[in-house]
Amino acid sequence: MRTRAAVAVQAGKPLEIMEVNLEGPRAGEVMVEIRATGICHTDEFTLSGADPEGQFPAILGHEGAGVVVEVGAGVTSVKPGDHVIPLYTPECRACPSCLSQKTNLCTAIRATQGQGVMPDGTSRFSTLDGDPILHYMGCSTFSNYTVLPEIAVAKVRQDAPFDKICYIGCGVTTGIGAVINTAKVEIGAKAVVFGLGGIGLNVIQGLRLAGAGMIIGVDLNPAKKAMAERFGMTHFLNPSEVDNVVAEIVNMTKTPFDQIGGADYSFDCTGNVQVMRDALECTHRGWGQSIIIGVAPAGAEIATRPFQLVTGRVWKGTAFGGARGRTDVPKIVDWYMDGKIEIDPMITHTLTLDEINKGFDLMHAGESIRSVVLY
Ligand code: NAD
Ligand code: AHE
Ligand code: ZN
Repeated sequence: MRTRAAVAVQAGKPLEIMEVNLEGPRAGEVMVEIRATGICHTDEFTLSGADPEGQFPAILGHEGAGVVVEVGAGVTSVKPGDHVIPLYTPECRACPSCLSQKTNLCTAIRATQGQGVMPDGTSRFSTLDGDPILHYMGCSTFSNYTVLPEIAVAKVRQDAPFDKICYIGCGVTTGIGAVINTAKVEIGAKAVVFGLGGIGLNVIQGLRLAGAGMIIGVDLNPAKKAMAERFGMTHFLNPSEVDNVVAEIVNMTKTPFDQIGGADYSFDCTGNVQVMRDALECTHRGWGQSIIIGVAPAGAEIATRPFQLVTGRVWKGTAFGGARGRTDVPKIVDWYMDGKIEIDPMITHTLTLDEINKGFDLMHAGESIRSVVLY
């Protein structure tokens, strides 16, 4: 069949909207009509050329929601008509990683996913001339129709709006999951969130859910302050207005009883390796934990004095907020529908597929939190 898609033809170039060919699902695969997709900073990261795994031409997008329209042989967990959220972190429930119960990083199809192809090593997308176009993160939600492995879709309730729950496909789950699954933040904790964008705001709403007592937000863009306060930020810091952001946070977190100071937890939601260092070093001696969420460019490396770790600080990372997609994503959709978490105010712009490049422009200008494309 033919479908409309925004194709990343080359690094650093705007996406091109075009008709492409899409082959039907093979055994173990499903075809999904994508109804809505968010634009995450990771799409921008790959499009910019900074992603070591980035390959072109490809159909980007990994934050979608839609309806199953066709299933391949042997598919049993979903059927046409089911509402689903594509999973860039699948959940096969059979690989060593899934069975370990220690990680959400299912390894069943990670190798082919990184190469931009389906598990059998081929792509379902091609140009109208027949040249292959690569998949992206196993999702390619910047296409109106896409094909995914069965293990990479989470079946969700039918009454949830696609234009909001698409964000659960990455940003919402990543931010809230980093707090609950990865850091396991406790009531009353002092936390710092670096980067108050589409991920950082969800870390903040996760911290509020977890009952954190102090939530310090750090961003170079003062325009991010108001929205972060709305989601539970208690203090704001603009790094360009202070001499030393680490010293400032250590001071803010001191009490008469505890003159050492430092955050119990910090989260990097910027992808900047200097920020990652500050995020570690502003945590409390003896027990502070810093969680890296941001994705850094090819070649970037983190550094700190080993003494920071010797004295008890812990550096961790998280992908998709440690969530097991097929198990956890339907629950997060329920949380949204039950009013336990908010999504609507974070979706600042809705666009058509033809306008998708505007979504990247808004992100670059710091004017959006999430832009969502409606098909
Ligand atoms: P975004 O563009 O919406 O937000 C980034 C925010 O960081 C912006 O508000 C920006 O002003 C701020 N910022 C940039 N540099 C800063 C600095 N030096 N100090 C303080 N603030 C700074 O991006 P997003 O969609 O929220 O994504 C954030 C990061 O998380 C990206 O690197 C993205 O690739 C990554 N990400 C990781 C996962 C994962 O599973 N680990 C999932 C989704 C996104
Ligand atoms: N391809 C990059 C790494 C990108 C990355 O870390 N992706 C995150 C999800 S970001 C979603 O917005 C992730 O899930 N990582 C685990 C994995 O297996 O990819 C690179 O540096 O090569
Ligand atoms: Zn993402």
